[in-house]
Amino acid sequence: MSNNTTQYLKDYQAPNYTITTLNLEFNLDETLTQVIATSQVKQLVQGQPLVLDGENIQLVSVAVNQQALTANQYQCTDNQLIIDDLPERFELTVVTELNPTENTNLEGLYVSGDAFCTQCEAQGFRRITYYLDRPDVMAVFTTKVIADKEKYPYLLSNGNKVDSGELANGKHFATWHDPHKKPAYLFALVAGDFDLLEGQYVTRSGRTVQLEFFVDKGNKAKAQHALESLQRAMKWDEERFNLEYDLDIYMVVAVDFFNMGAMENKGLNVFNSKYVLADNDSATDVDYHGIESVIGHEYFHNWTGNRITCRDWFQLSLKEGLTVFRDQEFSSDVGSRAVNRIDAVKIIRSHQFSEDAGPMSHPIRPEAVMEMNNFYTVTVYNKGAEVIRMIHTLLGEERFQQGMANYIERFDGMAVTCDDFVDAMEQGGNIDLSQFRLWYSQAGTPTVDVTQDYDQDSKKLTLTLEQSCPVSGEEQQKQPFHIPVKLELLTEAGEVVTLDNGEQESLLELTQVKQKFAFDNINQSVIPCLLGDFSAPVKLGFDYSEEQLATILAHSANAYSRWDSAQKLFTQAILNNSSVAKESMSLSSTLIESVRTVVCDQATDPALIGLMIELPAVMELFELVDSVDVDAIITARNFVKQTLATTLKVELKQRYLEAILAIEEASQSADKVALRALKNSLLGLLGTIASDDINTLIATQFEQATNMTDSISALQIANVNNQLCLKDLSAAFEQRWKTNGLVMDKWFATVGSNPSEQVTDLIVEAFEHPSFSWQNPNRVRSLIGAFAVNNPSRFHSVDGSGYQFLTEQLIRLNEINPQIAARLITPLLPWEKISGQRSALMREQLERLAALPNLSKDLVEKVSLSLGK
Ligand code: 7MF
Ligand code: ZN
Repeated sequence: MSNNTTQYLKDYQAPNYTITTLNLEFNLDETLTQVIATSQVKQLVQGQPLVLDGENIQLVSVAVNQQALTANQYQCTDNQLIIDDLPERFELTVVTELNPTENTNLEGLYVSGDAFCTQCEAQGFRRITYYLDRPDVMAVFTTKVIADKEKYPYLLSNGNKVDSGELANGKHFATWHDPHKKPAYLFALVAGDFDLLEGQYVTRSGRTVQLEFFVDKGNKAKAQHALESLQRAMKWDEERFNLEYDLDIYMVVAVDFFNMGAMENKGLNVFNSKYVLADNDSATDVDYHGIESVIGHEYFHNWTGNRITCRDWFQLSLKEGLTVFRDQEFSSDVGSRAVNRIDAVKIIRSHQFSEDAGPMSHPIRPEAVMEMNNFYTVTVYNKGAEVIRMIHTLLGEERFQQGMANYIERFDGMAVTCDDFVDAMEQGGNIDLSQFRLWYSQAGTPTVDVTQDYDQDSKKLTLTLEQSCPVSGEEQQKQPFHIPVKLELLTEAGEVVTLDNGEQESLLELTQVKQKFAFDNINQSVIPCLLGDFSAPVKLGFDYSEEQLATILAHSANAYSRWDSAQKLFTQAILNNSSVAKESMSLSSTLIESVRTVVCDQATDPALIGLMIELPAVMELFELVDSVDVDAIITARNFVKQTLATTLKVELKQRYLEAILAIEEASQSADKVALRALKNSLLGLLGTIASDDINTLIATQFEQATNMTDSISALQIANVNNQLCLKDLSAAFEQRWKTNGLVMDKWFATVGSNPSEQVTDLIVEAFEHPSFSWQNPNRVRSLIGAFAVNNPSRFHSVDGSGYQFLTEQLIRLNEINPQIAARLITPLLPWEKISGQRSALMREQLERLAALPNLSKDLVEKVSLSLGK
């Protein structure tokens, strides 16, 4: 995928050459690193030149079978090295030079703090040497790393260390050999000085695996939770998926400068330090959970991604959708399944639905890509995981695991496609998935509209399901999807109806555009509780009355459905109020009484209650209307939140005080985590009230907090409601944590999401904070990302100043780190959906970006898709 041109899935061609072994030698230097790459190359197709990828590197020399080539024997362009007239098999030696310090986009080899590290997925290896940088070329790597011994005592790469020793001039070296062949994107190198936390894992077959966590000096104790998470993940994958680790050592390095969460490099994961380091004072319960899930995710890639990898980058969901599904299942098996499911659904309904409705809409297996980094999306990852989950729902656990076993057996050691995966599931799971495959090729969010008809005399219930999916661009009409719809029936009194299959739940398989499902022996009119567990990533259209939703909320056997009905009640209330004048807004007593019952419910998991009293995010609400009236939706949402809080103040406050008493200590045990989640949700509602007692309640929680969850929650709640205590709390927090970048990220996020008119001034002030750095993606995402995503009222300022402000920061980031710039531009892209003058103001800023002479291809792709050119 070369510069500013679009690549298509349909044009895929197998490589003309392959590389079987690669010997690398790195002479590390902060500003001038030399790389000697010696490959054994094999011709696969005759009469074709060898075309190697390369970017931002200096070519020093090329040799074939140790014979140096002269300048007329090869062609070196901006991003390719082309060599003609080559034998069938030969040794290729390429020497390159690069500058790791100037490499601020954090791809390839770069300097993070005082260490060297690499990031090669998707196409970073070409910033290290000229190579066949594509995942269907797999080689056995041996890597020699040479560096100053004092500054870089640890020299790491993939696989096992096979040699090390001293060299002249205070240097030393280490040589690593990875016995598993792999694509270049899984290569990693790290050199630096670290604290090392060690552990072990004894595999099911009795091998002892060495576990090593490399963290910044002084942070060893903070890696303990990550180590334990890794041990849990290794055990879980043996038990649930029958998959065992395949090397004698597993290393994890935590670095501060990293574009994403983490990276699954074979035997040497590199992690954003945010997903390794935690202690009670500095990390929230959500942080602890995030570490466990990201550690799991990267570990699970060892089989789904590394042993079996992708043929080409259009197949990214092959490894990512499947691995997200696996990490979600891990979290659900070791924690609360309902809470994890709800968290996953929130991401789909807010971020994925909006991506799929906007200019970046693409199927989970994209067909056209300009910059691959732009396709590490919620669609590929999270909708991809939903697609795997639907296969799981259709097959059941046992047949799903048979399909998985078949997949591993057939494709181990290979670079394969999403179709290969579905083939394996069809064969192993004994099912026809031909129509189901449309989920891989068709973009967009289907809507399933449902109507019901009950015939008292014949005791027959008929549900009619009809699917549709918006057509995007010049696309043909969409073909109907294969949609699994979980169904539960409740009587009007709230009893769960036992169905003809003897169960309380059944699975409807919608395969046609319109389809009827009949149920016999239904003795009374019932409430259909549809799409249980969010059994498909679709929008449901069923005209529920408030009473029906209240019944589901109170009585469904399914925790997800109870939560979802609360969400539907809130959503109806917000959307209804969004079309009336402020003075005429109102809340129904059905809604208020439902929430009152939830708040006082002592039987349900407190974490679920916490989730049930949280209103849908603004972004999720935007997705439910065709043309977004920003002010109307935000005003109505605030009205609903505030009215609930005011009406139920006594109950909310009482439950809040009860929760405090029940917690006592700051431990990470599941019941305390759940109580803290509930407590902070309660405070979140109460915080909308502007009164002395609430202001004091928030300030008191902050002052008496024994853990980060409680102190940052208090600060956030003070912040979004502009409570009187905000200034003091914010200053105290900053004073306590100003030198801890990871904790300051939480503070920067409060600055970015402050809803006051002066927010952009506050952000500009924060740019000067000693902890802020334009080079550090975590800092930038916290401060600017919070403004763009979590501050809708100011980002969408009616004068366009929010759009203009974001654009100015994007222009700056375009030069430093285009990948981060391209992630932050997201809220500016769907200008067509925003109503009123805002639409044109957004477009104006996109045009401004489009006119920049040096716009990175990351931004070029998104801006041009958005502008439709
Ligand atoms: C959990 O997928 C879920 C998703 C690519 C980088 C990590 O392992 C990864 C890498 C991006 C976006 C999200 C995630 C990752 C990346 C991620 C991490 C943990 N292969 Br980009
Ligand atoms: Zn991944």
